[in-house]
Order: sequence, then structure tokens, then C-alpha cells
Amino acid sequence: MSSSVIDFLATEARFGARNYEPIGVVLSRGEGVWVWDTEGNRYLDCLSAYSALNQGHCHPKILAAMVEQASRLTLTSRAFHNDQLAPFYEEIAALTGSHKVLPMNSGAEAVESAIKSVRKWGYEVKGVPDGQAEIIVCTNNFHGRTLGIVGFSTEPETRAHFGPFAPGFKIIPFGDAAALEEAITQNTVAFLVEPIQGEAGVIIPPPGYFTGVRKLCTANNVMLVLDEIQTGLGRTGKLLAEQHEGIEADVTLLGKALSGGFYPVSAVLSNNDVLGTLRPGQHGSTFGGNPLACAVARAALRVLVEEGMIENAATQGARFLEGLKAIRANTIRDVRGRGLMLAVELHPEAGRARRYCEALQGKGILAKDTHEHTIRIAPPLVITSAQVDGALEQFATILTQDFS
Ligand code: IF1
Repeated sequence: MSSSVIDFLATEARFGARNYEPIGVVLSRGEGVWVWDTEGNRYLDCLSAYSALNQGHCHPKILAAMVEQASRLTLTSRAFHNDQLAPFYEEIAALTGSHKVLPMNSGAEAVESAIKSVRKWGYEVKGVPDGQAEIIVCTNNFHGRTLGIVGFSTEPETRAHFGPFAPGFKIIPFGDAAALEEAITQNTVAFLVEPIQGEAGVIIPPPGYFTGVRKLCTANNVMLVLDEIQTGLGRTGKLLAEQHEGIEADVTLLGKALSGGFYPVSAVLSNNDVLGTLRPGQHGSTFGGNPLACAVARAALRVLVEEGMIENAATQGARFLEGLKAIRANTIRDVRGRGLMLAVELHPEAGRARRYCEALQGKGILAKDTHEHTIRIAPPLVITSAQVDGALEQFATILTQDFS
């Protein structure tokens, strides 16, 4: 490790809260699927900042939109209108078939805003007694790091010593529609769930699960809130992961790639009057819906669609999945994926997935482990067949070694 890299890491260690344990690489440039470290080494990015870079690093058209808007008007607050918000609303509503949009900044903010909105809808429209609203979530969920959200996490690491937490949440197993039916009461206002559980290790529910969930939510006047912050915007090979099941959420949450990795932009999309319950002064954010965010998001959505990235994710995701499944290695317990949201789960005796990620780094691949034994694979949606094949060669090399 060069002295400059050591200096970077030492300074981070000296001043930074140690809330991450990054892989030992200091990146300085990104373009498309590639990133370079400060030593000039090139890597294929197989994390895409947890699916915030679906459009690839530093997409030129999103950059141009950002520079143009940043030189004109960056922020007005919502105390005044700006000339980017309405077109952003129109374009994202048309693309997703939504009726109402609430623009926020981080994914967690979108989740928290959705929780507030469905509770308000529950009291004012459904008629749930004030303060009695229940929201159902799943074990191994990941919806963000704010206090409200970690209060219903089932991951000890995520919630230990952050309490006390807010009440009003019920936890059921993911993928089990009967458990949802059992958990619904008169006071249930929503079921908040990821279409595919990302952090849990790319857990794909059984076929027909969401068809059953949709029916149960409709029959019980429960809002289906799909957290598509990681699965959305082409990651699974469709614009929204819900499309694989042919269903529609009542509320859809987007973030991450909504800005192509240029800026924190998230949104709550509603197909009904959930967002209609919000009145002036009842919710807000300094940066929510700012002109720079809207201009960047408009460009990010445009290139995603116009450059065929969603279709490419389906094609290259199928190639990547088939190639991973073809690897014959005793270390591999399971290979899972939909579109370019993939994971390789290792046998526990194969050792920690982090070791394999560190070995992949030496082969020019940046990937991230999750839950000890799983390697997440999520390259930008602009990846080519040749790049997939090149990555598969390296995965095969590393996975047939034993880093236990
Ligand atoms: C970290 C995980 C992924 C998300 C879903 C909401 C949010 C996220 C489905 C909140 C954010 C990020 C957060 C980041 C690492 C990453 C992550 F490992 F934490 F769980 F992707 F799997 N819903 N996920 O995946 O969005 O507020 O971050 O904008 O906290 O370490 P955010």
C-alpha cells in the first residue's frame, strides 16, 4: 500500500467516526462501469454504490444537466416555486403511472415520509383510532438508518443501543402471504416491504407471493408500500421490480439511482389519496424538491430509458446469473439474482465473504459482502457482455480458491 493511501486511511481513522469498514481502496475517478484508485489501478464496480449508480459513474448527460442547473439555480426551498419541480413531477408520474409525488432527499427520508403519510391516511380516511395505526414489515428488512426505521429492524447490529423505539410495527417472515393475512387487523394501515430483500442478501420471494400480497392488501384496505429504493429504476431488469409480479403498489419509494449517483434524491410515489392527505405545513424538507435535484433526476430518468439500460440489465443480468451458476466450486452454497441484482452465498465453512471480496479487488473487481457469507453483485446497468464475461472469469478464479 503506497504512502499516500496510508495517509488517506490514517486521516480517516483519526477524524472520522468509524461507522464503516471499507475495502482497502481509495478511489479517485469513475467512468461508466469503471473506477480508478489513487494509484491508477482500474476496477470494475460491482456494487454501484448499492445501486445508486445504475446509469454508470459520471454519466455525461446527467453531469451536463447538473452543471447547467447548478450554474443557474440550485435551491429555493419550497417556500417558493421553481421551474424544475413541475416537469420532474410530470415526467416521473408518467414514467411510473403515479398520481402524486412527494420529493425528498435520502431513501430513509422517503421511507419515513411514507410511514407518516400512510398513518395519516389511516386516521383520516380509513378511520383507524388515533395513535393505533399498525404497519407490518418483514424480518431481515432494510429500509434505512433513521431512528424510526431501525426501530423495526430485526438486525441486532442495526438497532443495538439506539432505543427506545417507536411502537406501531409488526414483523412477519418475508415471502409468506399467510403470515401477512394472520398479522392484518382493523388497525393495519400498510405493509412496507422490499420486492427483493437487498441487504439480507438478495432474497427473492417465491413466485406468486406479491400477487397474494396485493390481493390481501386490497381486500383489507391496507396500503402496499414497496420500497424500490434499491430494486427500482432498472436494477432487476424492469423499471420497477413489482412488474415481475404484474402488480402495482399503492405507494412506491425511489432513491439512489433516481439521481444516477450525482445527488441525494428520493421520492414517495402514490397511486391513490395517501399523499392527498398532506396539507401545507404538515411535512417538508429544506432540500426536498430543489431545482438541482429535479434537473439531475430528470436527466437520470431520461438516460435510463433512452439508452436502453433497463433492457440491458435484463440481458446482462441473465448472462451474469447463468455464468455464476455454471461455476463449479465447493465454496458456493447458492447463486441468486434478478436482472443485475445478484448474489453468491458461500458455505459458512468457506470463510467470510469479505475475504473473497478482498481477493476480487486484487483481480480488478470491487464487490461488497453482506451478512458474513454473501457476495453482492450489482454493476452499473450499462455493463456489456464482454465486461460480464471478464468479471465471470475473475469470480470463477476466486470462488474456486479457499479463503477459509
Ligand atoms: C448504509 C445496506 C444496501 C435501501 C433500501 C432504503 C434505503 C436503503 C432497500 C435507505 C439504503 C444503503 C444504505 C447504506 C448501504 C446500503 C445498503 F447495506 F445498508 F443495506 F443497499 F443494502 N431502502 N441502502 O437499500 O436509503 O437513506 O441510504 O439513501 O446505510 O450502509 P438511504
